[in-house]
Amino acid sequence: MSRDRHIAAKQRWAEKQKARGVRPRPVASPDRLPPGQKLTGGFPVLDLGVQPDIPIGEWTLTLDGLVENPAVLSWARFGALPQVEDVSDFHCVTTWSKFDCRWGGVAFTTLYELARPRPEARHVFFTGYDGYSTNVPLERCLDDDTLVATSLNGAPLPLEHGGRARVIIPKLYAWKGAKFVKAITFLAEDKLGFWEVRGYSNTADPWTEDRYA
Ligand SMILES: Nc1nc2c(c(=O)[nH]1)N[C@H]1C(S)=C(S)[C@@H](COP(=O)(O)O)O[C@H]1N2
Ligand SMILES: [Mo]
Repeated sequence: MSRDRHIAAKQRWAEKQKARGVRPRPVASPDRLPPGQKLTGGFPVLDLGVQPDIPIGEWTLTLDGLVENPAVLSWARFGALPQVEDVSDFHCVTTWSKFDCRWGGVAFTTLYELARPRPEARHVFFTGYDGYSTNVPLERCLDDDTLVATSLNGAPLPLEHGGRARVIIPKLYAWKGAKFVKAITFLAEDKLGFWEVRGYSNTADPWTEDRYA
């Protein structure tokens, strides 16, 4: 991570601690591991108890809502979009983190340019084939490390990790990235997703331990 981001994160954390009138507690690895997280070598699987296995011929990704150019992308059309790879760390709110995940797929900005959201669009609502949903501010989605991933470490994304395609937003806790993604909807007003209506934080910043609302 960049030094600036690291300093900003530490600053935000310190301010939050100050506001609460408590002393900051030690962090395991201040430059990499967010506070309260433990590093895992494996890759735990979290889902709602279903892993929808969509045949390639039936898989689509819908881009809709407040957009000039709504689209229903087939697997072939999605695969023909410019592909990128990005290595990032993965932080689950249940306190495990995994370093150096190499995700491959389509940058969110590419989908943004394709759908052409209207100026009123400020929020993004993601829906999964399993009925999961989550919401993220549009501005955060436009970060250059946000992508819809179809590969992990050079291999097709395993079903249990959200294949055929999942959203990756490294700067937020992992529940903000929908596995089995089916639709990306651009909205003017924020709309809470599956965990957000159940008490998870709407902002979900791992660096400030912004876990529950
Ligand atoms: N569709 C879908 N996406 C989801 C979830 C889910 O249950 N369904 N769980 C979220 C949570 S809480 C986490 S921590 C990550 C887990 O991803 P993993 O199973 O690849 O570790 O996916 C997120 N995205
Ligand atoms: Mo999670």
